[in-house]
Amino acid sequence: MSEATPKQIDVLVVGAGFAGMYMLHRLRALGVSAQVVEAGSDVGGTWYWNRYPGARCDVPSVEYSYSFSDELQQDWDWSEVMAGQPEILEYANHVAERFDLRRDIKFDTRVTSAHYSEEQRRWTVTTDAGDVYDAHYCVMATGCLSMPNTPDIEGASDFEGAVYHTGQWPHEGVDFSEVSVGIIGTGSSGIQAIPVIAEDAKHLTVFQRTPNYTMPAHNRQMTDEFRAEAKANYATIRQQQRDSQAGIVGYGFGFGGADLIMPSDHLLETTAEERAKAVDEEGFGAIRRFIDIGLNPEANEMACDMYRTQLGRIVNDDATAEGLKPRDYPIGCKRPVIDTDYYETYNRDNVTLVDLRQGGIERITRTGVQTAQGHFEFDALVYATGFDAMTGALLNIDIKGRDAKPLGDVWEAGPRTYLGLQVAGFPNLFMITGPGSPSVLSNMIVSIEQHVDWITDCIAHMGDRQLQAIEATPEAEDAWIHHVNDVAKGTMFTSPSCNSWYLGANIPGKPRIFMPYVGGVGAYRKKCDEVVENDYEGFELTA
Ligand code: FAD
Ligand code: N01
Repeated sequence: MSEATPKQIDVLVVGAGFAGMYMLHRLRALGVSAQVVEAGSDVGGTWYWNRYPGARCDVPSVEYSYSFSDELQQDWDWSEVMAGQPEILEYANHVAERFDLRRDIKFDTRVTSAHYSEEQRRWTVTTDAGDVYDAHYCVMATGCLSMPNTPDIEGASDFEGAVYHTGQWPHEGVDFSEVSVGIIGTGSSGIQAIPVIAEDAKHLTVFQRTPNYTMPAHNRQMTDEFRAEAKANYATIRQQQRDSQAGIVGYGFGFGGADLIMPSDHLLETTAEERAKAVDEEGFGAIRRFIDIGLNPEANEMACDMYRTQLGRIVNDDATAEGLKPRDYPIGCKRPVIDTDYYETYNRDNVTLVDLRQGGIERITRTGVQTAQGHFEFDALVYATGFDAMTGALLNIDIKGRDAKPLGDVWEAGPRTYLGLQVAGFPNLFMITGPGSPSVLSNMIVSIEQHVDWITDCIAHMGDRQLQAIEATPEAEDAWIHHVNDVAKGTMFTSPSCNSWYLGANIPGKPRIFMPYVGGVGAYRKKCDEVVENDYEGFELTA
């Protein structure tokens, strides 16, 4: 491939999911030149790639949507409380058309390297299409969950049937009606896909390594009345989201907020009879009221017991129910999962659970999966095995900062950032929802908008003062990492028995570090604003 003439640009943005799309919109309004490069063939990111059956968001769509344009939120009508993937992708397409975004996005192109020149104070960015960009700023809108993880299981290439990954689902869909299917993984993707594939497939065999705690979604069609009410109240809803812990106020769940339960009771103060009665009356919902579940391991284990009792009532076959029961780790250590008819699906005749705790996968064969419990045959294999989360997409790019130092070296023991926005030694490089920010612990659109706004204001500030480079100081980075670790300490997220992708525990060899910021989007936004008010405290700005 011949070296192309570098294209001069103010800002190069990598990724055209919700983060990259909004970043482009804001940069254009600022009057700087911007180019987005996207590996996929169109916009939408997560919602472009994850087209598996049953894919949908678990945040009310009234809240999981952009707030930056009132015209947009007034015009767009969500059909369900929590929209499915096709509708969210339609929304992304609508935004791209409405704001004429595509003309500055280069699709089907992957950024392969980004190298900083100290002399020029600029980034040289190259792509697999042979493009070279010479950019003042580089914004990584590469997504926290965009690098699919396919585990390295012996014999994987021997399998002769069709193979799918939930995070790279074929655009034309898959007809499983005459097909027996094996699925590996029971995280959010597996739990969403299993009930829908089971309805379609001849037979479905679920290979479950760790059972999850999952709550019924109670999703429903949106009513005209609620849509009108939400639109009339958007200003308040958005403000509350921004000030909240997780960017969710639950307004959309409750058709007016009535169903949102803020936990306040203490499970440790209840009697066994009271707990049994609560499960009788409220099912899984019984544990939502108790605040100490998130704080006290003993209360948490009581909640797990209540959870297992309710699970046992739904699943008819005792052995299958036992196999599905999560044990030995607390509720709340992993990303919450919500489902539609997940446990009910195991009452179907065409579904088999393989609880790998009773004997793990030994290898994949020509016709199925060999486990220590026996061989299971099927025609098609689905990996619902998640992502190399938060750092995967960033480290997949050859990023070199000052003195040609690779990001991979700097992050050898785990990601280090200041505010999840920048890394010391990598001037003029920003991350959207980077590790060390609330990101995946929040409604991500709220966090994306906050980061994009902050970065836009920062670039405007730099331009106004004719500054050339901005870089996090090592001291500010150290202090922030210390704070991030401090607030995570003692939470269920960092419980010793927790193996979550938040900790990198799903990828063999990945450093075990709790990556997101637990402090909440409201507090975090305040901190980011204070940094600006204090003249970009913790950053070094160079003329
Ligand atoms: P993404 O949407 O991941 O977009 C990043 C883009 O960057 C991708 O299109 C990718 O192709 C591109 N890219 C990456 N590397 C390169 C490269 N080197 N060169 C070129 N392009 C590159 N969050 C919630 O808050 N609520 C939910 O209900 C929710 N549901 C989810 C359901 C699923 C199935 C998944 C996987 C995630 C879900 N998330 C949810 C998280 C979701 O990722 C975010 O909400 C949001 O969509 C992220 O947007 P983004 O633009 O930051 O990243
Ligand atoms: O991935 P996961 P995901 N052998 O990592 C198993 C978002 N999301 O795609 O737990 C056998 O959670 C693994 O087992 P274990 C959301 O943020 C949201 O489901 O590691 N099994 C696990 O069961 C979510 O958290 C929605 O023991 C193996 C599964 O694969 C994130 O994306 C929907 C294995 C992976 O679960 C990722 O979810 C979908 C092996 N070698 C996604 N390797 C919403 O509803 C892995 N597994 C909003």
